Amino acid sequence: KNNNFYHNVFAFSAPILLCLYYFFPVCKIEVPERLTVSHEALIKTGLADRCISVPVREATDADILLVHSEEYLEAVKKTPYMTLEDLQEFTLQYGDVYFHPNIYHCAKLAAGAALQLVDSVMTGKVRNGMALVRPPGHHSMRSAASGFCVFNNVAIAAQYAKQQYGVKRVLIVDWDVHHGQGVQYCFEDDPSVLYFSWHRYEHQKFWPQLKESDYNSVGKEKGAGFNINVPWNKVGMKNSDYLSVFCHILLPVAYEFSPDLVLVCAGFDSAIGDPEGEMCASPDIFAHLTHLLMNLAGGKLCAVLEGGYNLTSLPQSVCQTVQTLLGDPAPRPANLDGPCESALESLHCVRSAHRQYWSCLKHMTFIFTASSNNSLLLSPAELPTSDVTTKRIKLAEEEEDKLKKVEEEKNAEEEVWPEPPKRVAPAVRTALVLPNDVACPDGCKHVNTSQVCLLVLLQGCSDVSGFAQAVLGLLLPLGYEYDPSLVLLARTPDSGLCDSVWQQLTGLLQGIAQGHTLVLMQVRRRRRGGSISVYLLLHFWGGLDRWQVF
Ligand code: Q9C
Ligand code: ZN
Repeated sequence: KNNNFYHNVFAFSAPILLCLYYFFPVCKIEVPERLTVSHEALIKTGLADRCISVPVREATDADILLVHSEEYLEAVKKTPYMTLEDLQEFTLQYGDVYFHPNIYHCAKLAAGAALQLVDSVMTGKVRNGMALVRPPGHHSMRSAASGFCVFNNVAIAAQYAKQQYGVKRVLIVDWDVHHGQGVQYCFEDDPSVLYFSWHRYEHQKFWPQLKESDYNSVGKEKGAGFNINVPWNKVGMKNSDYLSVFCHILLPVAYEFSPDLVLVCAGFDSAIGDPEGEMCASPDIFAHLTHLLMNLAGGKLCAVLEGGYNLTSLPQSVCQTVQTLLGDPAPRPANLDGPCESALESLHCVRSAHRQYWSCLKHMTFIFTASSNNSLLLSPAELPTSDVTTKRIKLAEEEEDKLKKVEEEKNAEEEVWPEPPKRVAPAVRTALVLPNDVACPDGCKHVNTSQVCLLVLLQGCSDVSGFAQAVLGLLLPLGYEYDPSLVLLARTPDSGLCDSVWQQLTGLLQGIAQGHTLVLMQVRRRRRGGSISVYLLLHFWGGLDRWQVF
């Protein structure tokens, strides 16, 4: 609420103040309503009631200096006392920022909120959380404001987590539609922070128009390989494009990196309807992105708001994220028809650029048949290979883009999409069916056998990294695309999967089939009977619209 002060000051201040404040440059899209509509939506959906509110604090000088220079901090500190002309001049040295006399206070609260969230998660007070803050942070640099950002909230949070809690590895996932160049610069040579960002790029035509936002900026020195940029060279990216990048780039690398904490630069300008992003992903994709990240770092995840400027789409995306953080199953993913040509090209470039750093990207394991142009699975055959092809595509794209551009800009904000359906989570989240003579563990509920259910049968896989690749690059996209109504997992004693791998598998697959998961665990003495019961069960549930045996 404090964060709205700098615009709401009109509402209750004396007329003399009103005159003074009226002429400060204000941003047309980075507005206080972004927070009020998001917060209201969380209240209306009942989600706010299920969350613990953590009080915000101001970030201290020491916190801010973890990322920013003393000169910059001192300069920002003076802004509340500047005259209108001085402020305007101060603003002019940076790109796309709007300094208002109260923004220093708000920026301290925004960074401080991210730190309070890190504290709450690291001390175990909460499992995960989201900080709804403004101004955003990911564009601001050591000694410069940029793109509506004053202090780099997430970068400060990452440094703070390392310093305060001895966190060894932090993963920063930046799903905002802009490149968080500030975060990249901050951790470029630091192998303890893996920064992943996808962003509208259009071959460097889109703001901030930096060469270093391209896929070949992989990090420097010791940090080489720890900076992953996925440039979107076209607008209109959809759910399939986002999920493909998660399955084929981010997740395999993230699992190999094995973070102790996940921070999300949670900008929602990457969703449909946003005037900046002009992308087409539906708000419920954020449920899946969130879910897929929640299996990392023992679930320790802090999402911090960045962009998101469509006041209809933003609150929907925020609710999808928060509801998933609360543990509710993700909705059915809509319209998954495989990544578009341009996304596929980016995907290929990123994988090639990072192949030398990550063993999960070393082998092309996705040898898949046919012209599966509309599949989430990768098939090497359809990836453009030569530079000539790439150049030709670029030229054709540029022509096309020029024509489309004017039209798109007009349409982005008027775009219509269905409101995400209400997600109702069952009262009992997990049930156990046990043999009669086995005691029910604490926190579990005994139910009768007639419950639920799709099936996954994995066997004879002992190599963990191969397994991770198979699950992330193959099983997950296949499962998403197949869109079953039930996931049935059968764990046989001879599967060779250790508990932690099994836990990951179960967790990841819960993003499909609205979380409807049935696990069958066989005890050794009844192994044959167990397999048979799986098939019987599938037969019994033949009425389900879709199920599959892997
Ligand atoms: N007229 C965030 O989403 N505007 N910042 C570029 C030029 C800058 C976005 C358009 C957009 C900054 C946090
Ligand atoms: Zn943004």
